[in-house]
Amino acid sequence: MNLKKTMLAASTAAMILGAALPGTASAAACSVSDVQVTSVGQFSSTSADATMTTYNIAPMDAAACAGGYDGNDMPKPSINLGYAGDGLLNGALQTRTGEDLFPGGAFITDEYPTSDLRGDGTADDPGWVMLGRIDLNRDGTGTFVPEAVGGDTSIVLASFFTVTSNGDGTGTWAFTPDAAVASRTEALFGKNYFDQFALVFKQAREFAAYDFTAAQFGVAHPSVDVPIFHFGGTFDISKTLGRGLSHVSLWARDPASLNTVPEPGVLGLLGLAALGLAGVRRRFASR
Ligand SMILES: [Ca+2]
Ligand SMILES: [Ca+2]
Repeated sequence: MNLKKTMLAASTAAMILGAALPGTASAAACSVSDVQVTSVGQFSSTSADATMTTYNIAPMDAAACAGGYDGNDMPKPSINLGYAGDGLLNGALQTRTGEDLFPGGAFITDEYPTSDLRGDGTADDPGWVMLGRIDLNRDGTGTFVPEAVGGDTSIVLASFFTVTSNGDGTGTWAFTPDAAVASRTEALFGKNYFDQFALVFKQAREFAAYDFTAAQFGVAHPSVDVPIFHFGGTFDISKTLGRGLSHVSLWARDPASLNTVPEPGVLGLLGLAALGLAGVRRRFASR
């Protein structure tokens, strides 16, 4: 009896099962309603002195979720420009288990496909940039630690992300980039710098990732000319991950730049937000 071979067979079977099941072993399946957006804001312009107007909206579920998965959400990216294989959401194998949790990249769809960000001739780059992470203290608060983006530490500021945990698997979060961030990213990311963001919640042994798309908020493909949005919301990961929370990572996706005219989505978003997006969407859809 070759123990190594037996273990290999068992892990292969687990991987095949894992392809059909969300996560492996003890982890429960996530629900898109675990994490919701409850407010959306937008700056008055793209200049540094812009003012913010915030609207409360009908709670909006994540567009998609992944997990729960056993283990940690590692490796984090090193170059951090969304290249294929650079970081877990870009298809890197999970550090401890070697599992391919996000083959080809996380939350890739027809509307939000991979592209050739690296410029090597292959459209295989998922585009996920890790903005940073908050480790939660015992009192449910923590400080956001930004990541360098392409070696540049001036892009992501410590003010971009806050999380408050109630200690029972619930709490609130806010993604609050400054008005001028798009112009700081343009040299690295081009005109289209953002089209999805993801929150990754990690408790003691498991994690789950929750994805929101720009399309959910009425501007499917924001360009640097569209004033920056803020997003605030709630989380309840108690059914998926349990009551503990050790950290929350924040990611945003850089798509290929598009040769399209600016979308007339700014006023559309504010109107939809004020009225409650879900109801409005349903009415439009029924026409
Ligand atoms: Ca490429
Ligand atoms: Ca881009």
